Amino acid sequence: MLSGWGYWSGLSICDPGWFQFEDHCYFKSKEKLTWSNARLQCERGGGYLVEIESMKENDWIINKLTPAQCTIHWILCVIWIGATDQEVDGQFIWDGSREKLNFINWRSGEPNNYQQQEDCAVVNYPSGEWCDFPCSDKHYYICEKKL
Ligand SMILES: [Ca+2]
Ligand SMILES: [Ca+2]
Repeated sequence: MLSGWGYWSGLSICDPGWFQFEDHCYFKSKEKLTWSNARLQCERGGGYLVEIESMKENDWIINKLTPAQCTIHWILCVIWIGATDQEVDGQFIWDGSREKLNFINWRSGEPNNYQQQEDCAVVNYPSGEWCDFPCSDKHYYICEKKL
């Protein structure tokens, strides 16, 4: 009997509402929150704010996780990701793993820490480029967790 079920043993799927890319699951929010509250919501779901580690992952996120509201106005296409330099200004890390960014996709001229008030990163649809924004702004966000 066990062998019959063995077929399923290596198979895992993402929780409802989460989307799979390679060995991770992703969730796109339906609400806009500050960066810190977005992080908290991701943690409550067992994950972290998305950490984008390759152009492949960046492309997948842009192609598959566009917020529905994004067609209405560009500001609704600005989505929190897990990069922040709140601890050491100018040194962005991924919040969940505490790793330095080994892949970056900053928009030209970013991160610019505009008015010394931008310590949290967003990805912009549909370009896929990143910018730093004030952490207290409210935006949609993407959570990630290991499958
Ligand atoms: Ca990732
Ligand atoms: Ca900026």
